[in-house]
Amino acid sequence: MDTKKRGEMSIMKRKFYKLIPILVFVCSLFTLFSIVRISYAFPQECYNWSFETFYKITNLAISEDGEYIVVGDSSVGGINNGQIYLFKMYSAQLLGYAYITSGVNSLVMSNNGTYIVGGSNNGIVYLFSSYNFVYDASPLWTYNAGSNITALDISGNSNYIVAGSNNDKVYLFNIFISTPTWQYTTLGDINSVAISYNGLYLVAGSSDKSIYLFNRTSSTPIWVYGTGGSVWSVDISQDGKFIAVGSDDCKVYLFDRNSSTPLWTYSTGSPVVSIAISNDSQYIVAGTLNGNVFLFNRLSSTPLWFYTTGGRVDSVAISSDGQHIAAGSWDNSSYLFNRSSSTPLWSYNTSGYIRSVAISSNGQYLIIGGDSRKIYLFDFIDSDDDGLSNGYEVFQSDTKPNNPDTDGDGYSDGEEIAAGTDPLDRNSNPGPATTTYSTNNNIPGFGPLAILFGTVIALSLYKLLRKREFKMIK
Ligand SMILES: [Ca+2]
Ligand SMILES: [Ca+2]
Ligand SMILES: [Ca+2]
Ligand SMILES: [Ca+2]
Repeated sequence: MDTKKRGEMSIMKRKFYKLIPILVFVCSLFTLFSIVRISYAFPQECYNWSFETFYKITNLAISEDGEYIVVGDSSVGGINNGQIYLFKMYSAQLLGYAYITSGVNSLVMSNNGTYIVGGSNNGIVYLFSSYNFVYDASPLWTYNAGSNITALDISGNSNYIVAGSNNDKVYLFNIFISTPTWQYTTLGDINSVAISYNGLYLVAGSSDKSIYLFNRTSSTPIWVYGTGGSVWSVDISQDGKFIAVGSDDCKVYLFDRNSSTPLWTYSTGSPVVSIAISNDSQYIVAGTLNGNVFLFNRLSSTPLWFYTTGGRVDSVAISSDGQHIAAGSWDNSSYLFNRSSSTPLWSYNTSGYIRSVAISSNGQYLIIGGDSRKIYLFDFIDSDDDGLSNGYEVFQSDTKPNNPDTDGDGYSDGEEIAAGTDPLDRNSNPGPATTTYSTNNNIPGFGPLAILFGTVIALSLYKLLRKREFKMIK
């Protein structure tokens, strides 16, 4: 080898050595990113708890803080009977249930979980208090409307109830009085109703193709707007200022309460069967018969995104700030989205149509139910980043929600559940595996440590190489 070539080789070598610190640093960064990514991966079985009902689930609701959950079911066709079940979430406890003379067709709960209102297929409105909801609970009052109670809502301050029925009527109740304050007759079945937080404004959607807006002080509508088809779903913002509507004419409508002319409309290409507006009134989610979920910012009729499920999207829900969006589909799955992306954060498959989804105000808890006759509660906070939600650790695996490796055997709780080993037994673990913390996350501070370690190595190597270079030049 001649001197020139040897010189070239040593220059190449030096260049290579210089690359090493950079490579080490890049590897450290990659390790950190893999940790961050893992925190979104919830195994399918990670529901906090589930409960089997007698009949198919028709409706469910959750209190704002997620502490109370109410579920309604119905025998086939709703002709025989149904039940309303009340659960306390933190203790996974069934507080009681009430028999409903025919199936439950509509069901709501007050924001604070204090009151439950149910509507039956044979026309009865039931009001229950959560505080004395025991086995075979008795209602505070009932009202017989004589026809299927298809729609219900309760004001955020718990003072007013609005009901809609199949005999074309809208009813307003003061919560303490079992006879309606007033009623109004439209020209078709009432499909959906909603009432603002203070109960001052209420809206109803009818099969007569019209939307009706009321001030609660009068049974004469403030305005009526005709769409091109049955109005399937309505919602009103907490402050009563905005009204979102889904119609059989395939359109989503947004109204300012002060005008019967829509602020905007959007054609989805399929009947819009479910709709919800966030408490801060900034975001609107709509579900369609052909399986799409659309998210809108209130300020624009162009959807932020849409996602296609495999079946009718019968139920949608959105957290207070619009950050989290849930949808239940007749493809038997439920989906959770972040408002910034149409790719679901998560989905869960059951053995039947999803009829109802509800989300707690902060988006932490999601409850789903439908024809599988099972409710599932999910919790989306994973404090120790081990791949298992806090709720799953408390209710299912008995592991510690604030310790990623409860038994200290070097394998994370999530990793052990996935591998089928015991996360509470040091002697039970996935074995001398390829998947230890280095690939599967989970020691808090491990990422920063990896970076620190990488940086120290990188700096020492750099110094060493500088020294060598210096010597070589000498
Ligand atoms: Ca965890
Ligand atoms: Ca843990
Ligand atoms: Ca372990
Ligand atoms: Ca173990």
